[in-house]
Amino acid sequence: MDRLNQRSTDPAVQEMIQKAEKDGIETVWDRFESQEPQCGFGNLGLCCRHCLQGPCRINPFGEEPKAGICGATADTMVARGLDRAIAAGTAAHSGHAKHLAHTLKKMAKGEVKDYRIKDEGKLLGVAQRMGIETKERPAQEIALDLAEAALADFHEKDTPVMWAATTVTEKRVQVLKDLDLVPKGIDHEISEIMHRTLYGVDADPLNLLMGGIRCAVADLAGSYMGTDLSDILFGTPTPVVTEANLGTIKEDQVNIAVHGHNPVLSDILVTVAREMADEAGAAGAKGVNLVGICCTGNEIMMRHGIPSCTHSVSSEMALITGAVDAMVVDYQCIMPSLATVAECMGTTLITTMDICKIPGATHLEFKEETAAENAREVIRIGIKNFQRRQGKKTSIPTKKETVAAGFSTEAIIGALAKLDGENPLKPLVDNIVSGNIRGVCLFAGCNNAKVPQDHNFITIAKRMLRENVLVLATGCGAGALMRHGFMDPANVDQLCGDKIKGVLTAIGEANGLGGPLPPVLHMGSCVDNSRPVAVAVAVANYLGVDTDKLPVVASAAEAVSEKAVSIGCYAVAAGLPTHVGVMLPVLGSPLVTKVLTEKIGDLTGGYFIVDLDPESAAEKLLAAIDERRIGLGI
Ligand code: CUV
Repeated sequence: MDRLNQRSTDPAVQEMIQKAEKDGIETVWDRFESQEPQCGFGNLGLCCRHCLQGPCRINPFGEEPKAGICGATADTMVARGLDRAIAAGTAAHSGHAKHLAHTLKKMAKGEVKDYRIKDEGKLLGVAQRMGIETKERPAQEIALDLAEAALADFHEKDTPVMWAATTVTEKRVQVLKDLDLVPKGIDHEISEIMHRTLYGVDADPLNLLMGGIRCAVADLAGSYMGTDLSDILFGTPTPVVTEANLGTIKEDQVNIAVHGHNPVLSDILVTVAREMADEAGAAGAKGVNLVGICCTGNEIMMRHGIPSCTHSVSSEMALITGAVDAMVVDYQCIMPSLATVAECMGTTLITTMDICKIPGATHLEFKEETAAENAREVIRIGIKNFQRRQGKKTSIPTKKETVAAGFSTEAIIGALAKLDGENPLKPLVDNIVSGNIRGVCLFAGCNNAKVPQDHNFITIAKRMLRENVLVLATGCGAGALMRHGFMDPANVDQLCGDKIKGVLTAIGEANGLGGPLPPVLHMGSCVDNSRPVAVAVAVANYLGVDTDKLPVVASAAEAVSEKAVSIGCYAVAAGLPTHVGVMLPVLGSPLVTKVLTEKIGDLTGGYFIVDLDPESAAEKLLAAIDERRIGLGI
């Protein structure tokens, strides 16, 4: 593989890598190269910095040193390290959810004017699930109770974390109870991980791992809450057709790239950008062109059809086009290098959140109380830069793909209802039983500089589709697949096996689409991994089995963030065989590795498959699907 193909398989990204090289702009891949060879101890999880006597390293070949200064063994060290990654991931997803809960609360109390209840049906549904009285009560009052219930889920209280206890099957609640894996409070679990991984606390690797998995269940709760509250405030996604890749950036418009996670910011930008078309016109632009990056891009794509320009590891490449007038970010997955690249390219990088400031960026604090005003300020910065950009050469790749997105759980059930109004899950389950759908595979997580961008995702997804597996995607996994045409219904013929093609076509036609659904269904952002969980739980309940019996697998084929680690762990807690396509820093402990890839299966039914080769990973995922089919007797 030549150097360019080793960096990214996306032609638009490749074009920008070459441009960056020509212009002498350093990118993520250059920095990756200068890190090599990466630290072998760190790679295996055998480096500990949890106390000031350290750092300690353990010899992976069984020679001295066999323990850290405190006596921590490789097993202890690796388990502690993994736990902290899970806690960080949980803190991020649930921090995002907590932010939404505060927004919902302010909205319910009439303290903010730019937010409202967009999906009252969802509000009622979620409130009922939480045991909140909904009959003959004004929506605002229910919303206030729901916001309080959400905030209460963060601390220890008499009831368990409700967003965990009410979102999985009853059988799963029992499994989790028996294993003491039901979280008591989301923040409580995060804080307990920090406590138990402190110098001289928990040294039992198994005990540490179980604590980590409980925290990961809290991550599921935080994520699920994030999805629920976003849908209430901004609408539950319905199918929408749009585009993806760098070709969505437009020379003659004010290009504003939105990067990060929370629709609290990005959704308001969508509304305001539309309102400000005239102002942009007065400045000589054909309009304001909002484009998404990473998960907040997924959020506004799912709800408003806003195109996604790129994802994860290639975020710098959006700036290399020279045509992005402002990049506005909130938090998570925002490489600090963006500030440097932005400066080179004349883009203003705007940070908006108190907890995420970047040297070299312009900070413009975003408050829910002044949301629309803040959004206008952002867009005005973009308009000014657009004027400055005139007469300068830009290099926007032409490549873009059609994307049919917006497949929330509700949208999928709604589409199935066109086949069977009484029993929408029946056609899905019947097709699984008949083998038209061999199984279900969810792609999630990021793009990693260690993997040629998108290579693992597309290799595994191609195989899955040929083998008649129904493919779902979220996060930058969805990003990867959309940029390569996997969400364009026109590519069903080319990508799908005959059986799955028949299913996608039947659903598409019953819904008046005049053709099939896209090969891969886009279910949203990373917090929206709650959506495939909801579908799996519904199917399990329909069949009267638990989620660990379903032919459903997951793959974070190019994971980066600690959030991907916590998601992977809750997928395992829910009973799913879960593939990770990059090295997890656990191999330094054969015990921890064995527990995560085998033993945990005896407890939760789920387990990790760590395989860096996408071809053999696909093989293993298919085998896991078939094993479950046999288990179900189908
Ligand atoms: Ni939240 S966590 S790089 S944006 S998927 Fe994308 Fe998704 Fe990983 Fe981040």
